[in-house]
Parts: sequence; structure tokens; C-alpha cells
Amino acid sequence: MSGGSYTLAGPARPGTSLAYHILERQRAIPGASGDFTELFQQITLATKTIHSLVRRAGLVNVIGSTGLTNVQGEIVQKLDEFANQTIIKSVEAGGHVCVMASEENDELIPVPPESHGGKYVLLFDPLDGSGNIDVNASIGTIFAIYRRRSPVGGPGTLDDVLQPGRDMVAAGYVVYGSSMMLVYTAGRGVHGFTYDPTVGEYFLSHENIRIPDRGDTYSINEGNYHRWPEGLRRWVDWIKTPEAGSGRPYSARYIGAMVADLHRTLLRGGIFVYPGDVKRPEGKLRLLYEANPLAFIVEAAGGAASDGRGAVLDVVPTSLHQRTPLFVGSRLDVADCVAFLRGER
Ligand code: P6P
Repeated sequence: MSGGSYTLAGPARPGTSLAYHILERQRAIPGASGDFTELFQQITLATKTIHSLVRRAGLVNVIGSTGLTNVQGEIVQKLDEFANQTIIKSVEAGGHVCVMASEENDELIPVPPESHGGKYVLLFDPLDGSGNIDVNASIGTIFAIYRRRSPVGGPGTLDDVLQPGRDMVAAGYVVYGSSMMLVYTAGRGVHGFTYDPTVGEYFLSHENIRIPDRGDTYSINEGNYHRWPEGLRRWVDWIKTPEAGSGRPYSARYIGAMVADLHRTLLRGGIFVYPGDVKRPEGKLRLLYEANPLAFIVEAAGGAASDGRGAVLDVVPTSLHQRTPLFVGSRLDVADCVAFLRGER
């Protein structure tokens, strides 16, 4: 079965902007201060700025031939850092975040003292899959929001950041693809918004996304096949073996940017896998700002996310940039894969 379920916001219904959608959520929560709404607006503003840079990155190969390579080349070579700084600057002065962590920063990112009253924590991968930029393939931004654990008024701490994914307040990603889409959940459904560049705003396009219990695509870098555990090799061999009525073989899809592969999996079902292997037993993906936020979204849409041992969201983090194997997507597809991995099939 392919095709997830969501309600396309029809033309009859005036576009619900992302800002209004978040505000509606705030109004439904008694006593909500509006801090989350403001923080979310700061994040979405940053994604619009990143989008404008990413689009220019595509132009660099053309502009580069006119001798403008230095300036434009600067954007491309450091696009990850530009995206990183854009998010940091858009959020740090907003006063709602007490500490941040980013894939681009080895250490915690402190905020100015005037933001020590912030009650949230922001973790993010500013530009996931940036290796795809120079071939104009999809890339993305991933973020996770937690409530701080440390007392309000002081700087945020490592303990504020090392929280299990299960404690997340909200998670989201932006995929910079044929169009720019932001998908988020704050615990009340998963919703997708498509950016309208003529207006400069995101509008609700995929309301209440639900991932099918089973899909028909699998997404894994088969170039690593001979480094995988034996059970995983058997699973891939099995999913490619035709069997009448089983839905197998599945189709292989792999974009090389997790946000894009995850987005397809969320909307159509199937499974995305980045496993541990003999070279990297804990895999490549980072737990805090790649696996956890995307796992939070997929679980909220009715799917599953495992590290091969248990639910990724239940892992208690021990370090900022720790990695994790990830098996994420339709719950029946994830169950099949993990059963093979464990030698139960
Ligand atoms: P490989 C991008 O670098 C990334 O972190 C994910 O977005 C992506 O899914 C994965 O690595 C691709 O890694 O080893 O298959 O090239």
C-alpha cells in the first residue's frame, strides 16, 4: 500500500498560515504564555533566510563562471555555517531559549544573560545532507524543542540538553526540495506547511499526517551491505525477494539526505534505515538533533523508530554528539527489519 493519509487544505479553505496554526495551538492551551509561539516564529524566520541562501547556492555554479565565485563560493563552501549562524542569531536574542546545541558546534551554545529566563532548549541540525547542495538535490533543517530542567534565570546546562527524545515539547524539519515544506508536531498531530514564495509565508498543506502501517519502499545505503550485521543483510535480501501477495519486492529509494528520505517515508510509508556496521557500530546519525526529532514526528504520525534495541526516544543521552543506529518509518516495516536484525526471523 502506498500513500499515507493527510487532509490537503483545499482551495475552498483560506490558507491557514503556520503562524496562525501555532497561535491556534497556543489559544487551546490554558495559561499559555505565547513564548513557544514566538520561539517557533523565530525558527521559521531562520528557515526562510536559509532557503534564500540555499536557492542562491544552486546559482553559484552559474554565477561562478562570471568571476563572482569568491563571494558566491563563500556562500556555498560555508552554507552549513551560514545556516547555523542564521538559526542561532534568530533565536538567541528572542529570550525564550536558555541554551542551544547544533551539529555545527562542538560545545553547547550559550545565550546572552538577558535570555537566561528562557524556559526552552533548542537542538538542531542546521543543514542536513549539505553534500547534496552542489548537485542541487534536496537538503533539510531539523530541530527539537525541550523544556529546560535547570532553574529559570541561570544559563542552560548540558543536563538541559541531554534529555530523552520522549520528553520533547515539539520537533520539526524543513525540506528544501522542489518546494520548501515545514513539518512539525507539538504533540497534537503532525502537520505540513508549504512555503509560498510569492507571499513569504508557509501555508497549511498537509493536515494531520498519518504514516501507513506498511509501505512499499525501503531506504538504505546498500553500498555498505558487506559491513552490515548478518541479520540486516538477510532483511535486505528478503525485502527484495518477490513473493506473490506479500508486497515484495519493495522499491529502493535513497536521496542521501535523511530529511528528504524521511519526508517521503512519512507521507507514503516504508522504512528508512541507517544501521550500525563493523566500521561504525553506532551508525552515522546523531541522536539528539537528527534521529530524535524525526523519530518524535514519525511516532506522532503513528509510525515507529528503533535503534535496533528499543525505541530511540527512550534512549537517555550521555553526550552531545552521540550517534545511533536508526530504523524508522511504518511500524510493520520497522518491526520486520528489527526482527531480522535480532535473528528472530
Ligand atoms: P551516506 C547526510 O550527511 C547524512 O547525515 C544524512 O542526512 C543522510 O541520510 C546520510 O548522512 C547519508 O550518509 O553514508 O549514505 O552517504
